[in-house]
Amino acid sequence: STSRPSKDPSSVQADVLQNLEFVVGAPSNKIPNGLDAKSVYRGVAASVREHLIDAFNRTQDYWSEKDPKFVYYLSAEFLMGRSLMNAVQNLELTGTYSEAVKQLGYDLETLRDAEQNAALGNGGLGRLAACFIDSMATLNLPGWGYGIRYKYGMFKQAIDEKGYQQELPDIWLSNGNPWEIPRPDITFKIGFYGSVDNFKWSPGETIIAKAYDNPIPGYKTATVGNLRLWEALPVDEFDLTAFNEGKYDKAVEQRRKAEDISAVLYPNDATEYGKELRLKQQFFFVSASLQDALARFKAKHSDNWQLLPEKAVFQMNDTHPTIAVAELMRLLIDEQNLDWDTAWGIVQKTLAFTNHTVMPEALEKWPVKVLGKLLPRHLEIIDKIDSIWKDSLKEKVLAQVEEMHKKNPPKPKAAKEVPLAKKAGAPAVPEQAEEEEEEEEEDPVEAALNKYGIITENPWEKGVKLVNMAYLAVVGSKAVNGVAAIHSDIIKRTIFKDFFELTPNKFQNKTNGVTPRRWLAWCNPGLAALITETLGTDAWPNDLNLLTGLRQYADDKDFQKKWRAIKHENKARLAAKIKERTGIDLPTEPLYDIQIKRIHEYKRQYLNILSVIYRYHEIKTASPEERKKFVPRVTIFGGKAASAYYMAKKIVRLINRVGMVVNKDPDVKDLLKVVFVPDYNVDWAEALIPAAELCQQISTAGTEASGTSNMKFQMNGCLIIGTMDGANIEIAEEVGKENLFIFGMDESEVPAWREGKRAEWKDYDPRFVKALDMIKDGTFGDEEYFQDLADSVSDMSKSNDWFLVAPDFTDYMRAQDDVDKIYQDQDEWTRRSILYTAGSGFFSSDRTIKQYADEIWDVKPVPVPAA
Ligand code: 26V
Repeated sequence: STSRPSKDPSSVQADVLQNLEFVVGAPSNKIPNGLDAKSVYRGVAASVREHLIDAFNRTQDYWSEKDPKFVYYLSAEFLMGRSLMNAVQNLELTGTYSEAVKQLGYDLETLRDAEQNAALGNGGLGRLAACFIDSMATLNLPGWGYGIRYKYGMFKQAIDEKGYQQELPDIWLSNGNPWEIPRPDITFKIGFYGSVDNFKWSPGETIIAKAYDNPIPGYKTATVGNLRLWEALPVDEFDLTAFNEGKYDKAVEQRRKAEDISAVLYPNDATEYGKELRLKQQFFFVSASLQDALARFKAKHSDNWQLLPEKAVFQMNDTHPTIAVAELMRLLIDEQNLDWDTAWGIVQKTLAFTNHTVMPEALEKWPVKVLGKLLPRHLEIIDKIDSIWKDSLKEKVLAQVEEMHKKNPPKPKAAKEVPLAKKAGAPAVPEQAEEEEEEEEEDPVEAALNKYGIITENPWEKGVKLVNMAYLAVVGSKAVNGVAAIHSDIIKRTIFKDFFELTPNKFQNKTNGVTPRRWLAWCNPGLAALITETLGTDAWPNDLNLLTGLRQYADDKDFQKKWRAIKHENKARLAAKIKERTGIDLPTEPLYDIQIKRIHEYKRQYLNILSVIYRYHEIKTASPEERKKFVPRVTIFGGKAASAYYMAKKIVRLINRVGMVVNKDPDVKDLLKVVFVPDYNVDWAEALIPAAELCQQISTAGTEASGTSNMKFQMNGCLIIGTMDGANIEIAEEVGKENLFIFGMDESEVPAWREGKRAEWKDYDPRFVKALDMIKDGTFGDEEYFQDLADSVSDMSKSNDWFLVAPDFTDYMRAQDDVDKIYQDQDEWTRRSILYTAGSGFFSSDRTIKQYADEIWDVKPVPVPAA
């Protein structure tokens, strides 16, 4: 083959120069010293890319030759962040590139910051997908990610002078993208609309999906995996007839319409599933991915489709790709001529589904009208799946109904029950029909069957039918999993109860994990070095349970000192970044307390800021003598609010307003600082997490499916104040519950409170009342604007505090007091910090992916021989 990129430092330097000249096209009199960081970054990245592509080609050729079973991870989101340092470090070329870049008069750190963040995801779900493909490559598992190459990623967040969030477009491709390989030869046709005649679909519109491959380097392995992202393009670039008629805009209309499909990531991680364009995006990438994978299969095994489940498994990341159930059926039946039963048998062995939320508004249900117009053949298929499914249950349901009647004979028509009043603030409950129409008695078997229906009537809108995508996925999959123990348990009891009772073995748990390379080894080099030195091995990033070896040093005073010094360095590094980005000066001695995540009522940033407000009040009203007793704190928030999420945007503004008042108050000085970091993203996370001493994981119990930042903080020795929710529970098991600051109601207590077991306003915690009063009296300005935010947790005629901010406040304050107390005992604090890191092995995404591979995918590692 051709010559391979050399890893020798002087060759790397020559290679960078060559790339600066021929790839970047820099004028030779400016190479290397007259260039800006962005240009040099491109030259260096182009050079690193050669190493990636070399190992990538080897891997993909080897896998193709061996033909093992492949996993395809279908996800509408991959939140990759930056790639340069990750690639260099995963390829073990850090020393070589640092040296080469230094010789050229630059440093790698500066170049690192010249890279744009690839933010093709909203939050946890998208970042999880990124961690998963990192682990797949590291574990040598044959597999690809499949997704969308959005032209615009997650919007950029700016905070205006009033503290209000502004959304700006994320033009992430403006400096090129050296990490992708365009594949103009890999394209598939994607149809939309049209009609179905005798089971034959004639799409009314066709576009093209074009592949871009993104090599994903594993760590300490020759394996480089692949993330294949699809771009939408028109079949015909240009309408020549229109052009010749002088209708220039019409001539490019097709292009624009097609390109819209991969133009922008939907920036809302809960709603918006009514939108046709969103369904278009989903079908677009699912169809392209399935066609691609089936073509690869067919090239090897021609029409031996029975073999498909032994060669491929598709993991559906949430409901977003679940149209795959219908599309795989269509491809097998309409394109490959299989009969229904054979196709269905294959589908049910080839697909698997992960649920990531129980929030009702995020469970996608497509109006039959929207789905049927865009994908008429798929609606027909879904309809048939639905009726076969319900038929298969008839006997069982009949028996159940008879059983029930035996125990509880149906009464002769009794008086109508009085409907329960709609609870204020609760996620909408179907309106009771206005006029009491002569309701026809529903057949009890029909009624019992309906709860299993994939296609059901919208309970909020009579006569409107919806396709429940989660149900479709459950029926069409071989396995269904939640993302933390409690969450997997909840879905069996709630949203999938009826399905769980029928097929209990389908339901599994796969507790999330995060890659310890990016989230410990690379983002916290100081701590990584100390860990390696202490354990006497650098094998831990691939075998994270080795971290338990740190436990024996938890009480070692010398070790604690070193541990603290690193945290302090990281705090100083973060303070410098915050100064540069916001102008705010931060002291580095106080406790660094951080909450970073999407802004959501259920995540309760509001609870956090209310306690900050009360702390401010306490400091203000204390005497100078009393002030000395306060434990100084820096409270940092970061996160984006969906642009149409009214309450979330108010919370952003409130946090910013509190910061503006507190930070300049001469009475407060260094006792309290409140910072909102604008445009929170993966890059910010890499700076914030290693510096954090306390992180807030304070969701209402039962609402946060898992959380993954909790694991990242834990790995970096950051203590948790949190509820018994999501993966916090498992973290508490690994670290010892007594080492976390746990507070609040647990999941089993929440329903009773919501159903009315609550305090009178006069019994509210006076500190809570005080904090609300300060918002309402204009201490932070904008009191009218904040009124309904205050009402949302106090005025029961307007809202019922669905997320339990008021009832959890008192215990939250108690936990905050514990935090202050323990922080004053630095040895105890550090001891706990060490125990957190030592107990984080379980939360490596390598562990998670191994479980998926063994328990769902049945995919085995195929290590690529070293070159
Ligand atoms: C839903 C929707 C609905 C349509 C509009 C666009 C959109 C985008 C994302 C979502 C998914 C919401 C679910 C989600 O993000 N779940 C989070 O998944 C994490 C990884 O498993 C988990 O750690 C978080 O607890 C969970 O909230």
